[in-house]
Amino acid sequence: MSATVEANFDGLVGPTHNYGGLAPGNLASATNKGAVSSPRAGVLEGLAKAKRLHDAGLVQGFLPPHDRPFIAGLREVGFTGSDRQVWESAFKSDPVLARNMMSASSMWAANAAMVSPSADTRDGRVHFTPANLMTALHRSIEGPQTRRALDRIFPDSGCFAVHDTLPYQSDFADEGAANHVRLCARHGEPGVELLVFGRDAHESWQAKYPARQTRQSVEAIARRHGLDPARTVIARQSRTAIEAGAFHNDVVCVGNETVLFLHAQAFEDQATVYEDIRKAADGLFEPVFVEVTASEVPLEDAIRSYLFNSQLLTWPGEDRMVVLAPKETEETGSTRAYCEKLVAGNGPIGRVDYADVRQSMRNGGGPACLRLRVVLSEGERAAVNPGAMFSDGLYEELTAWAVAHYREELAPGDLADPDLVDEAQGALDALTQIMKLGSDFYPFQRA
Ligand code: SUG
Repeated sequence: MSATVEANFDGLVGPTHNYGGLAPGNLASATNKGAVSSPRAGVLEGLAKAKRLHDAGLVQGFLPPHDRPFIAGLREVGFTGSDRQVWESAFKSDPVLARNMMSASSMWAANAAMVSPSADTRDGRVHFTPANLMTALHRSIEGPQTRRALDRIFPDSGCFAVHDTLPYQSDFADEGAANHVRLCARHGEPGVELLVFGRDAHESWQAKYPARQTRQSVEAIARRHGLDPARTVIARQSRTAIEAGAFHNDVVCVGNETVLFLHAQAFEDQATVYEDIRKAADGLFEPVFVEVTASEVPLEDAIRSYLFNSQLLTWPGEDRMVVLAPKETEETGSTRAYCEKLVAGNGPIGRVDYADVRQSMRNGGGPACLRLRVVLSEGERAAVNPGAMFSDGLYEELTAWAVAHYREELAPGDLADPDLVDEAQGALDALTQIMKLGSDFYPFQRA
């Protein structure tokens, strides 16, 4: 058996998790704008999901939340004084800007970076490109801190290559692994990397919602990661899916090892995508396409239920794969019926299990959004900062930390409260010690 594993690094939900209605083309974010959030329930839901995978024998890690409100960003645009004063004056003079600096959106780790395992790269290192997330203001401030987190968690440059974000220009708009799927026979073997874009920067894009990923960004990533062009497939997401609210490809498509599980309307030219994947996989493995038709599950139901924003996992001890779907998939008639039929058949997926990640789901983030997959060989695993890896002790510590530092409820009116600045910074300062990230990890610690 190969000692190479797929590790899932889950983004911890931050102490300011709230429903800002900030994300273009994301229906859940728009619908729940202004709702009361529960940051504490959010972080605990995420921890419970991570524990479940760890207990099943999968490799699990965490990515730390970013510092919000992002005082350093507000200082950059001219607000001055103590951190509390910066926050108070920003909220008074430009509450929209202030709310954008308050989002806990770094929890969606699938948008942290694109990651290519060492088996696929020319120099034999694991390559990371932190996403610039430049389509929406509240996410465009994540890149540098993500880079810092990846540098601290994957510090060995002999094993890991952590790149800068792509340029902050709309031609290079990039949303990370949410638009990236890797297929392979087994995680340690060379695979096929499927990179998905919504628009070509050299064409005009006029649609109801933005296309957040460009062809130029994925081509740049394939080049800098040193991917073999013969094993790389670049595909266009369907306009229909984007206009129905699939703001990332991982809302309609997920892959694991040889299996691609997806909606029939995921790609602009699905037949060609299948053909290209088959060609790229030739000699490595036989890809299996589990395609769900619109008559089985209408696209709207797929997007509302987040059926495809599931984790598709090779589960220790089970001979068929497991789908870890959000509870909303079980509660939506068409997707529940589909899942029952799926596991009763004799295809590659043998079980569907459900996770309660409702706090995240109400902002458009399912189980797959909450994790960044990093395929690691035994040697690479040994080079990861152990402070970021799941252990029963860390789980206990993080649970106690969340209970001590997180508010039970956050209503839109609470966001103006300068006490929240101190509370959030106190929580993150404590976290840097728990996760061994250093005392200069966050901008507020360096100020
Ligand atoms: O970018 N929501 C995120 C959800 C990201 C989901 N990730 C993946 N599909 N991989 C987004 O749209 C909402 C924040 C708010 O409205 O307060 C938000 O940013």
